[in-house]
Amino acid sequence: MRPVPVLALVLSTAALALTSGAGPATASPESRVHVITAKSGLTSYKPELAPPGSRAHVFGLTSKAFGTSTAVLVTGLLPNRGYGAHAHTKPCGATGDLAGPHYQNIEDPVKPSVDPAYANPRNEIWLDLTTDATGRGAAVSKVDWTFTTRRAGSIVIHEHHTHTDPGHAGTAGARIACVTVDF
Ligand SMILES: [Cu+2]
Repeated sequence: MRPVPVLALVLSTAALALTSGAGPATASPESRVHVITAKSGLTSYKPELAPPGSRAHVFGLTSKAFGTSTAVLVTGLLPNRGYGAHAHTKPCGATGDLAGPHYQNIEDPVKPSVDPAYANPRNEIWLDLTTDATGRGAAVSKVDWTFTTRRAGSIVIHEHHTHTDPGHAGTAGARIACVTVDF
């Protein structure tokens, strides 16, 4: 997906939220909009797949009335290549494992979660992307839920697109890079 349609989708979501009673006079927990932000950057764990200088930009909106939309734009990755990406439970750390498992709206009682009933792009935030010839890529996730007392802490980029079959659902190979996100 090209960056311009991604921006259009996020902005139209914002416009929808703002025109439906989210103003100060009518603000309620149902209509409040939280803006998802991240410091632009990328911690790389595998320079051969996320070269020095690669970056990720994350933005989004979450509101009880509309759910959660998250967009990611990356630059500086390898050209014409598929990557997996998901929201994980913890901020980025010195190693990819420190970001924890995928954030799930309804938590799978079985860990690690590889059951498609839980590990799917409706119960998790998936942002798989394919880069263009210049190493840029973009993806959008839209889910109909919002965060509770639990929140995601990062977006992790993986070495290939995400599997969906039972026993492998949600897996996407090694964790190659991470960006801490204020969900
Ligand atoms: Cu992941």
